[in-house]
Amino acid sequence: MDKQLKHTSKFLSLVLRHQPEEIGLQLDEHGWASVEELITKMNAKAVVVDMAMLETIVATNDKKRFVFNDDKTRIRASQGHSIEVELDLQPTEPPAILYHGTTGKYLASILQMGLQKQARQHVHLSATIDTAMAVGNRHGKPVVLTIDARAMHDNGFAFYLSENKVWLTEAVPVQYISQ
Ligand code: HQG
Repeated sequence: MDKQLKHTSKFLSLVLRHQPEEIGLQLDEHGWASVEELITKMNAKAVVVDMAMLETIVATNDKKRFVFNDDKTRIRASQGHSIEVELDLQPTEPPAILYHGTTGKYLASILQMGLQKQARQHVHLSATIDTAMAVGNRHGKPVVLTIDARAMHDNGFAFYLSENKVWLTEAVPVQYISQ
């Protein structure tokens, strides 16, 4: 992805997940923004974007972070929000094992309190060790924790799979976490 697209994509993450008010954008309760309004309001803040760029970002973004509705009049982030949105995800049976990528400095606290969603709407879990390593790497030297998702599921914890294949859950108590 070229530099311009990357910059625009990062800005999209900001306004569609965390701070729509940054450009005076209104998201509906499901996290959708009007494409027309988004383009106008991003351009007003000197962030270069048009429909063709949005289409490229939606199609080529490395993690498929954003989706259009059917007629491409609306756009939203598939996961990762800190603002409260209802993504309408159905509870889904997880694989037996999931992984969480983090870093050493959080470990003591995690092993004491379990995994908590912090600023986001969910705890994010990965299906593969590689993905968890990449997630942990964002915070420092990566540490990958193994989550007994089957036991959690059997004990009534709900799991959701975002449109871009990130596993989400409310919290992971300590007894389901191993190093
Ligand atoms: C840690 C990226 C102390 C947790 C990724 C993590 C992901 C605790 C940090 C998505 C804790 C939160 C989310 C506790 C959890 N004590 N630390 N009890 N419980 N933590 O960024 O999972 O590129 O909010 O381990 O790919 O790192 O944005 O969550 O280190 O899917 O699309 O608190 O963000 O996607 O950090 O990443 P984050 P995350 P995007």
